Amino acid sequence: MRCNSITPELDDDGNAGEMKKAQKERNSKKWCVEEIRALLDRPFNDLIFQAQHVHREFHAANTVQLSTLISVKTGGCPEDCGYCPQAARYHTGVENQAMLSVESVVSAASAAKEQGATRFCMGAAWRGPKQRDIENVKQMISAVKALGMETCATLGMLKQGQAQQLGEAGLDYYNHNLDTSPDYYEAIITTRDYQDRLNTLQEVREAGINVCCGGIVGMGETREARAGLIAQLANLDPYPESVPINHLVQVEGTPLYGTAKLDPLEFVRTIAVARITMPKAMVRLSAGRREMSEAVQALCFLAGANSIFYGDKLLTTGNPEVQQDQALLNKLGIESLT
Ligand code: SAM
Ligand code: DTB
Ligand code: SF4
Repeated sequence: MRCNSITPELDDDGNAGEMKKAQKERNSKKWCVEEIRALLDRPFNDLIFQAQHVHREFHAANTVQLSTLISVKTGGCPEDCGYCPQAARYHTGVENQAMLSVESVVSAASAAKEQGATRFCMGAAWRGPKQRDIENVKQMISAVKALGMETCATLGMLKQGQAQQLGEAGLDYYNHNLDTSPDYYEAIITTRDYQDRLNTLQEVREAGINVCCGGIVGMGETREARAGLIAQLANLDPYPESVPINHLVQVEGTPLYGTAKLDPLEFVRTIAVARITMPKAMVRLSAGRREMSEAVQALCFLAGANSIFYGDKLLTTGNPEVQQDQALLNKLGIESLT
Protein backbone atom coordinates (compact mmCIF):
# COMPACT_ATOMS: atom_id res chain seq x y z
CA MET A 1 0.00 0.00 0.00
CA ARG A 2 1.32 3.46 -0.86
CA CYS A 3 1.63 6.12 1.84
CA ASN A 4 -1.33 8.50 1.74
CA SER A 5 -1.44 12.19 2.47
CA ILE A 6 -3.84 12.17 5.44
CA THR A 7 -1.25 10.57 7.66
CA PRO A 8 -1.33 12.28 11.07
CA GLU A 9 2.35 12.77 11.84
CA LEU A 10 4.13 12.02 15.07
CA ASP A 11 6.65 14.72 15.99
CA ASP A 12 10.24 13.87 16.84
CA ASP A 13 9.29 13.03 20.40
CA GLY A 14 6.56 10.72 19.21
CA ASN A 15 3.78 13.13 20.17
CA ALA A 16 0.56 11.51 19.10
CA GLY A 17 -1.82 14.45 19.52
CA GLU A 18 -2.72 14.64 15.84
CA MET A 19 -3.02 10.92 15.62
CA LYS A 20 -5.35 10.76 18.60
CA LYS A 21 -7.68 13.26 16.96
CA ALA A 22 -7.73 11.28 13.75
CA GLN A 23 -8.43 8.01 15.52
CA LYS A 24 -11.56 9.40 17.11
CA GLU A 25 -13.06 9.17 13.68
CA ARG A 26 -12.76 5.93 11.69
CA ASN A 27 -9.39 4.44 11.01
CA SER A 28 -8.48 7.25 8.64
CA LYS A 29 -4.79 6.54 8.89
CA LYS A 30 -3.58 4.02 6.33
CA TRP A 31 -0.12 2.66 6.80
CA CYS A 32 2.09 1.55 3.99
CA VAL A 33 4.60 -1.21 4.55
CA GLU A 34 7.52 1.17 3.91
CA GLU A 35 6.39 3.49 6.69
CA ILE A 36 6.16 0.62 9.14
CA ARG A 37 9.47 -0.75 7.98
CA ALA A 38 10.98 2.69 8.65
CA LEU A 39 9.64 2.53 12.21
CA LEU A 40 11.10 -0.95 12.69
CA ASP A 41 14.43 0.34 11.38
CA ARG A 42 14.66 3.25 13.84
CA PRO A 43 17.41 3.26 16.45
CA PHE A 44 16.11 1.02 19.25
CA ASN A 45 15.95 3.73 21.92
CA ASP A 46 14.12 6.15 19.61
CA LEU A 47 11.57 3.51 18.70
CA ILE A 48 10.90 2.50 22.30
CA PHE A 49 10.71 6.12 23.42
CA GLN A 50 8.17 6.89 20.69
CA ALA A 51 6.13 3.81 21.55
CA GLN A 52 6.09 4.62 25.28
CA HIS A 53 5.06 8.18 24.46
CA VAL A 54 2.11 6.99 22.36
CA HIS A 55 1.29 4.44 25.04
CA ARG A 56 0.95 7.08 27.76
CA GLU A 57 -1.30 9.26 25.62
CA PHE A 58 -3.79 6.51 25.11
CA HIS A 59 -3.49 4.23 28.14
CA ALA A 60 -2.92 4.38 31.87
CA ALA A 61 0.78 3.79 32.47
CA ASN A 62 1.84 0.77 34.52
CA THR A 63 -1.30 -1.27 34.01
CA VAL A 64 -1.82 -4.66 32.43
CA GLN A 65 -4.91 -6.63 31.45
CA LEU A 66 -4.89 -10.35 32.27
CA SER A 67 -6.52 -12.98 30.02
CA THR A 68 -6.59 -16.69 30.79
CA LEU A 69 -6.77 -19.32 28.06
CA ILE A 70 -8.38 -22.72 27.99
CA SER A 71 -8.44 -25.28 25.22
CA VAL A 72 -12.05 -26.46 25.05
CA LYS A 73 -11.31 -28.94 22.24
CA THR A 74 -7.75 -30.09 21.78
CA GLY A 75 -5.83 -31.61 18.85
CA GLY A 76 -6.82 -33.44 15.69
CA CYS A 77 -7.15 -30.26 13.62
CA PRO A 78 -7.31 -30.78 9.83
CA GLU A 79 -5.37 -27.58 9.03
CA ASP A 80 -1.63 -27.48 8.30
CA CYS A 81 -0.44 -24.38 10.20
CA GLY A 82 3.32 -24.98 10.36
CA TYR A 83 3.65 -23.73 13.92
CA CYS A 84 0.78 -25.61 15.51
CA PRO A 85 1.10 -28.60 17.82
CA GLN A 86 -2.62 -29.36 17.37
CA ALA A 87 -2.57 -30.10 13.64
CA ALA A 88 -3.48 -33.78 13.18
CA ARG A 89 -0.83 -34.28 10.50
CA TYR A 90 2.14 -33.51 12.77
CA HIS A 91 3.33 -35.87 15.47
CA THR A 92 3.78 -33.62 18.45
CA GLY A 93 2.58 -35.75 21.33
CA VAL A 94 -0.50 -33.57 21.92
CA GLU A 95 -3.33 -35.89 22.84
CA ASN A 96 -6.67 -35.31 21.17
CA GLN A 97 -9.37 -34.40 23.63
CA ALA A 98 -13.10 -34.19 23.01
CA MET A 99 -15.03 -31.05 23.84
CA LEU A 100 -14.86 -30.12 27.52
CA SER A 101 -18.08 -29.98 29.53
CA VAL A 102 -19.62 -26.60 30.33
CA GLU A 103 -19.08 -27.35 34.04
CA SER A 104 -15.34 -27.87 33.69
CA VAL A 105 -14.98 -24.69 31.63
CA VAL A 106 -16.90 -22.69 34.24
CA SER A 107 -14.80 -24.05 37.07
CA ALA A 108 -11.58 -23.15 35.18
CA ALA A 109 -12.95 -19.66 34.49
CA SER A 110 -13.90 -19.19 38.08
CA ALA A 111 -10.40 -20.22 39.22
CA ALA A 112 -8.90 -17.79 36.68
CA LYS A 113 -11.10 -14.99 38.01
CA GLU A 114 -10.02 -15.83 41.54
CA GLN A 115 -6.40 -15.37 40.48
CA GLY A 116 -7.12 -11.99 38.94
CA ALA A 117 -7.90 -12.63 35.26
CA THR A 118 -10.61 -10.39 33.78
CA ARG A 119 -11.00 -12.18 30.46
CA PHE A 120 -11.40 -15.87 29.70
CA CYS A 121 -10.54 -17.09 26.23
CA MET A 122 -11.84 -20.42 24.92
CA GLY A 123 -9.88 -21.99 22.07
CA ALA A 124 -10.77 -24.94 19.85
CA ALA A 125 -8.63 -26.85 17.35
CA TRP A 126 -11.06 -26.55 14.46
CA ARG A 127 -10.83 -25.28 10.90
CA GLY A 128 -14.18 -23.82 11.85
CA PRO A 129 -17.09 -24.80 14.11
CA LYS A 130 -20.09 -26.89 13.03
CA GLN A 131 -23.53 -25.79 14.14
CA ARG A 132 -23.59 -28.26 17.05
CA ASP A 133 -20.21 -26.92 18.19
CA ILE A 134 -21.64 -23.42 18.16
CA GLU A 135 -24.49 -24.60 20.41
CA ASN A 136 -21.99 -26.00 22.94
CA VAL A 137 -19.73 -22.98 22.86
CA LYS A 138 -22.72 -20.65 23.30
CA GLN A 139 -23.48 -22.37 26.59
CA MET A 140 -19.88 -21.93 27.71
CA ILE A 141 -19.91 -18.26 26.75
CA SER A 142 -23.11 -17.49 28.66
CA ALA A 143 -21.89 -19.37 31.71
CA VAL A 144 -18.50 -17.60 31.77
CA LYS A 145 -20.17 -14.25 31.16
CA ALA A 146 -22.44 -14.93 34.14
CA LEU A 147 -19.31 -15.05 36.34
CA GLY A 148 -18.75 -11.40 35.45
CA MET A 149 -15.78 -12.05 33.18
CA GLU A 150 -15.17 -10.81 29.66
CA THR A 151 -15.46 -13.63 27.16
CA CYS A 152 -13.29 -14.44 24.18
CA ALA A 153 -13.36 -17.39 21.77
CA THR A 154 -11.07 -18.61 19.03
CA LEU A 155 -12.73 -21.33 17.00
CA GLY A 156 -11.34 -20.89 13.49
CA MET A 157 -13.20 -19.66 10.44
CA LEU A 158 -16.80 -18.59 10.92
CA LYS A 159 -19.59 -19.03 8.40
CA GLN A 160 -22.16 -16.36 7.85
CA GLY A 161 -24.42 -15.98 10.89
CA GLN A 162 -22.16 -17.83 13.32
CA ALA A 163 -20.56 -14.70 14.77
CA GLN A 164 -24.00 -13.25 15.32
CA GLN A 165 -25.00 -16.32 17.34
CA LEU A 166 -21.86 -16.14 19.47
CA GLY A 167 -22.49 -12.45 20.08
CA GLU A 168 -26.03 -13.14 21.21
CA ALA A 169 -24.69 -15.63 23.74
CA GLY A 170 -22.52 -12.86 25.24
CA LEU A 171 -19.22 -13.09 23.37
CA ASP A 172 -17.14 -9.94 23.89
CA TYR A 173 -14.07 -10.77 21.74
CA TYR A 174 -13.29 -13.15 18.90
CA ASN A 175 -9.63 -14.04 18.36
CA HIS A 176 -8.62 -14.78 14.79
CA ASN A 177 -5.00 -14.10 13.87
CA LEU A 178 -3.58 -13.08 10.50
CA ASP A 179 -0.38 -14.69 11.78
CA THR A 180 2.06 -13.19 9.25
CA SER A 181 2.30 -11.01 6.15
CA PRO A 182 0.27 -11.92 3.05
CA ASP A 183 3.50 -12.77 1.18
CA TYR A 184 4.85 -15.13 3.82
CA TYR A 185 1.48 -16.77 4.59
CA GLU A 186 1.79 -19.60 2.05
CA ALA A 187 5.10 -20.67 3.54
CA ILE A 188 3.29 -21.31 6.83
CA ILE A 189 -0.25 -22.45 5.96
CA THR A 190 -1.67 -23.87 2.76
CA THR A 191 -5.09 -25.18 3.81
CA ARG A 192 -6.67 -21.70 3.83
CA ASP A 193 -5.71 -18.32 2.48
CA TYR A 194 -5.34 -14.80 3.79
CA GLN A 195 -8.69 -13.75 2.38
CA ASP A 196 -10.42 -16.52 4.38
CA ARG A 197 -9.02 -14.97 7.56
CA LEU A 198 -10.09 -11.47 6.49
CA ASN A 199 -13.59 -12.72 5.72
CA THR A 200 -14.02 -14.14 9.22
CA LEU A 201 -12.73 -10.91 10.74
CA GLN A 202 -15.36 -9.06 8.74
CA GLU A 203 -18.10 -11.40 10.03
CA VAL A 204 -16.94 -10.74 13.60
CA ARG A 205 -16.89 -6.98 13.06
CA GLU A 206 -20.35 -6.96 11.52
CA ALA A 207 -21.74 -8.93 14.45
CA GLY A 208 -20.57 -6.14 16.78
CA ILE A 209 -18.01 -8.33 18.55
CA ASN A 210 -14.62 -6.88 19.46
CA VAL A 211 -11.83 -8.10 17.22
CA CYS A 212 -8.75 -9.73 18.72
CA CYS A 213 -6.28 -10.20 15.90
CA GLY A 214 -2.52 -10.41 15.77
CA GLY A 215 0.23 -12.71 14.63
CA ILE A 216 3.33 -14.71 15.36
CA VAL A 217 6.92 -13.61 15.02
CA GLY A 218 10.00 -15.80 15.02
CA MET A 219 8.76 -18.06 12.21
CA GLY A 220 11.79 -17.35 10.02
CA GLU A 221 10.17 -14.27 8.50
CA THR A 222 12.09 -11.15 7.49
CA ARG A 223 11.74 -7.75 9.13
CA GLU A 224 9.89 -6.73 5.96
CA ALA A 225 7.35 -9.51 6.60
CA ARG A 226 6.85 -8.29 10.15
CA ALA A 227 6.18 -4.84 8.69
CA GLY A 228 3.71 -6.45 6.27
CA LEU A 229 1.82 -8.12 9.12
CA ILE A 230 1.59 -4.92 11.16
CA ALA A 231 0.41 -3.00 8.08
CA GLN A 232 -2.41 -5.50 7.57
CA LEU A 233 -3.49 -5.25 11.20
CA ALA A 234 -3.21 -1.47 11.43
CA ASN A 235 -5.14 -0.97 8.18
CA LEU A 236 -8.14 -3.00 9.26
CA ASP A 237 -10.95 -0.50 9.53
CA PRO A 238 -11.25 -0.07 12.42
CA TYR A 239 -8.07 -1.74 13.63
CA PRO A 240 -8.48 -4.55 16.23
CA GLU A 241 -9.33 -3.71 19.82
CA SER A 242 -6.88 -6.38 20.92
CA VAL A 243 -3.61 -7.30 19.19
CA PRO A 244 -1.84 -10.44 20.39
CA ILE A 245 1.81 -10.55 19.37
CA ASN A 246 2.94 -14.14 19.81
CA HIS A 247 6.50 -15.37 19.75
CA LEU A 248 6.63 -18.77 18.05
CA VAL A 249 6.68 -21.54 20.63
CA GLN A 250 8.73 -24.18 18.88
CA VAL A 251 7.12 -27.57 19.30
CA GLU A 252 8.93 -30.73 18.23
CA GLY A 253 7.12 -32.44 15.36
CA THR A 254 5.87 -29.21 13.76
CA PRO A 255 7.52 -28.04 10.52
CA LEU A 256 8.73 -24.85 12.22
CA TYR A 257 10.57 -26.72 14.94
CA GLY A 258 14.25 -25.85 14.63
CA THR A 259 13.66 -22.45 12.99
CA ALA A 260 16.59 -20.11 13.63
CA LYS A 261 15.97 -18.16 16.84
CA LEU A 262 14.87 -14.56 16.44
CA ASP A 263 16.85 -11.86 18.23
CA PRO A 264 14.58 -10.97 21.20
CA LEU A 265 15.01 -7.26 20.45
CA GLU A 266 13.24 -7.84 17.13
CA PHE A 267 10.26 -9.09 19.09
CA VAL A 268 10.36 -5.96 21.26
CA ARG A 269 10.51 -3.81 18.12
CA THR A 270 7.42 -5.54 16.75
CA ILE A 271 5.51 -4.78 19.96
CA ALA A 272 6.60 -1.13 19.77
CA VAL A 273 5.43 -0.76 16.20
CA ALA A 274 2.08 -2.40 17.00
CA ARG A 275 1.67 0.15 19.80
CA ILE A 276 2.55 3.12 17.58
CA THR A 277 0.34 2.10 14.68
CA MET A 278 -2.65 0.94 16.77
CA PRO A 279 -2.54 3.41 19.67
CA LYS A 280 -5.91 2.57 21.22
CA ALA A 281 -5.56 -1.21 21.00
CA MET A 282 -4.60 -3.45 23.87
CA VAL A 283 -1.32 -4.96 22.67
CA ARG A 284 -0.85 -8.40 24.16
CA LEU A 285 2.55 -9.87 24.87
CA SER A 286 1.27 -13.35 24.08
CA ALA A 287 2.75 -16.82 23.50
CA GLY A 288 6.43 -17.39 24.11
CA ARG A 289 6.78 -15.59 27.44
CA ARG A 290 7.97 -18.70 29.24
CA GLU A 291 11.00 -18.78 26.98
CA MET A 292 11.65 -15.04 27.44
CA SER A 293 13.80 -13.45 30.12
CA GLU A 294 12.20 -11.03 32.56
CA ALA A 295 14.34 -8.27 31.05
CA VAL A 296 12.88 -8.86 27.58
CA GLN A 297 9.36 -8.93 28.99
CA ALA A 298 10.07 -5.66 30.81
CA LEU A 299 11.20 -4.14 27.51
CA CYS A 300 7.94 -5.32 25.90
CA PHE A 301 5.97 -3.45 28.57
CA LEU A 302 8.14 -0.41 27.97
CA ALA A 303 7.41 -0.77 24.24
CA GLY A 304 3.68 -0.57 24.96
CA ALA A 305 2.43 -4.08 25.70
CA ASN A 306 -0.43 -3.83 28.19
CA SER A 307 -1.97 -7.28 28.23
CA ILE A 308 -0.69 -10.81 28.82
CA PHE A 309 -1.90 -14.38 28.92
CA TYR A 310 -2.04 -15.29 32.55
CA GLY A 311 -2.16 -18.82 33.92
CA ASP A 312 0.21 -21.76 33.81
CA LYS A 313 -0.87 -22.94 30.38
CA LEU A 314 -1.60 -21.39 26.99
CA LEU A 315 -3.58 -23.93 24.93
CA THR A 316 -1.26 -26.93 24.92
CA THR A 317 2.09 -25.38 25.84
CA GLY A 318 3.32 -23.76 29.04
CA ASN A 319 3.12 -20.18 30.24
CA PRO A 320 4.89 -18.70 33.29
CA GLU A 321 3.44 -19.76 36.65
CA VAL A 322 0.95 -17.30 38.12
CA GLN A 323 3.15 -16.60 41.14
CA GLN A 324 6.12 -15.91 38.90
CA ASP A 325 4.04 -13.40 36.90
CA GLN A 326 2.74 -11.74 40.03
CA ALA A 327 6.32 -11.35 41.24
CA LEU A 328 7.41 -9.88 37.90
CA LEU A 329 4.52 -7.39 37.78
CA ASN A 330 5.26 -6.40 41.39
CA LYS A 331 8.90 -5.92 40.62
CA LEU A 332 7.99 -3.65 37.68
CA GLY A 333 5.30 -1.77 39.62
CA ILE A 334 2.65 -2.80 37.09
CA GLU A 335 -0.89 -3.23 38.35
CA SER A 336 -3.45 -5.53 36.83
CA LEU A 337 -6.70 -4.03 35.53
CA THR A 338 -9.77 -5.21 37.40
N1 SAM B 1 -8.01 -23.13 15.33
C1 SAM B 1 -8.27 -21.76 15.50
C2 SAM B 1 -7.48 -20.88 14.58
O1 SAM B 1 -6.46 -21.29 14.06
O2 SAM B 1 -7.87 -19.72 14.39
C3 SAM B 1 -8.11 -21.28 16.92
C4 SAM B 1 -6.97 -21.80 17.77
S1 SAM B 1 -5.34 -21.44 17.18
C5 SAM B 1 -4.34 -22.49 18.17
C6 SAM B 1 -5.08 -19.78 17.75
C7 SAM B 1 -3.78 -19.11 17.43
O3 SAM B 1 -2.74 -19.62 18.24
C8 SAM B 1 -3.21 -19.27 16.04
O4 SAM B 1 -3.81 -18.42 15.12
C9 SAM B 1 -1.76 -18.87 16.24
O5 SAM B 1 -1.61 -17.49 16.02
C10 SAM B 1 -1.51 -19.21 17.71
N2 SAM B 1 -0.54 -20.30 17.84
C11 SAM B 1 -0.76 -21.62 17.62
N3 SAM B 1 0.36 -22.33 17.81
C12 SAM B 1 1.32 -21.45 18.19
C13 SAM B 1 2.70 -21.58 18.52
N4 SAM B 1 3.31 -22.76 18.49
N5 SAM B 1 3.38 -20.47 18.86
C14 SAM B 1 2.76 -19.27 18.88
N6 SAM B 1 1.46 -19.09 18.57
C15 SAM B 1 0.76 -20.16 18.22
C1 DTB C 1 -3.22 -16.00 20.47
O1 DTB C 1 -2.91 -15.08 19.69
N1 DTB C 1 -2.35 -16.78 21.11
C2 DTB C 1 -3.03 -17.78 21.89
C3 DTB C 1 -4.52 -17.41 21.69
N2 DTB C 1 -4.46 -16.35 20.74
C4 DTB C 1 -5.49 -18.43 21.35
C5 DTB C 1 -2.64 -19.17 21.56
C6 DTB C 1 -1.17 -19.46 21.71
C7 DTB C 1 -0.97 -20.90 21.48
C8 DTB C 1 0.42 -21.35 21.74
C9 DTB C 1 0.62 -22.79 21.47
C10 DTB C 1 -0.18 -23.71 22.33
O2 DTB C 1 -0.21 -23.55 23.57
O3 DTB C 1 -0.78 -24.66 21.80
FE1 SF4 D 1 -5.83 -25.89 13.62
FE2 SF4 D 1 -5.83 -23.44 14.65
FE3 SF4 D 1 -3.74 -25.10 15.01
FE4 SF4 D 1 -4.17 -24.08 12.61
S1 SF4 D 1 -3.68 -22.92 14.50
S2 SF4 D 1 -3.70 -26.24 13.05
S3 SF4 D 1 -6.40 -24.01 12.55
S4 SF4 D 1 -5.78 -25.37 15.79
